[in-house]
Amino acid sequence: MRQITKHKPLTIIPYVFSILIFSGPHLHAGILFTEGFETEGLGSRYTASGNFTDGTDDYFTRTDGFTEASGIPVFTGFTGSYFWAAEDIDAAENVAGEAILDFSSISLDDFPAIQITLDIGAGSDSAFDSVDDFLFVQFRVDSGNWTTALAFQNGGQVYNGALYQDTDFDGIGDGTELGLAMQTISSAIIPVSGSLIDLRIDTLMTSGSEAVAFDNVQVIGVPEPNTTALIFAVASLLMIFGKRFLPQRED
Ligand SMILES: [Ca+2]
Ligand SMILES: [Ca+2]
Ligand SMILES: [Ca+2]
Repeated sequence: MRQITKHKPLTIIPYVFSILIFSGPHLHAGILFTEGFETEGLGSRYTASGNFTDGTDDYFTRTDGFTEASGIPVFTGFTGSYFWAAEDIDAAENVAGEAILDFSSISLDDFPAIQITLDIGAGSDSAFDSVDDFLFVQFRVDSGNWTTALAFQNGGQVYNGALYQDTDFDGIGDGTELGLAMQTISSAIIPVSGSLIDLRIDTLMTSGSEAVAFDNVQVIGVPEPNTTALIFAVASLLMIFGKRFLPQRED
């Protein structure tokens, strides 16, 4: 005679809940900040030191690629109609003498780690010099020291190289080569501890044709790395226990 036996899966539920509770408040990554430049955010969503344009080939500006300066390379791959672009920022018209875009007071929302991403392109594959040109994406937590999350430099030749991601921050580009088609580049997952972060994009481009552009700057809150592993472990346990505790047919 066939008979169905049933165990008690409910007995493991308190253990599962206690593991989840101790693994932290966030189980999924969340977007803490995003900027796509589709509307003018200067003075409200961000500030800029060195925001300028000479109308042709020297600029540090939000743009649709046409209206702010006539010499902006034909970037593609950005989202919507606007992005931010920089070229030859040490021009006389830039009285600040630097080109820094600041995004302040982004709430960490209790996330223990962040990842910073942006879409970025370069206007030339043979214009950037190791002696000066760079773009850094940096952050600081609760007004502490600035940390570089993403860096872009040429490949180490003194003059007229392409621009690459510098993945190990040694001043020599070694990663993805940037081109007119913007590509999404992501930082490592960086542990953080605090309440607020400030983000800044700092670039130096010293001559004509040394142009960069970026869009879709994002800060993503990342749960503790071991939380994800823990969830998988719990899910696996549930599957194992679930199978064991499911009604079993016994002939
Ligand atoms: Ca955009
Ligand atoms: Ca490097
Ligand atoms: Ca240069």
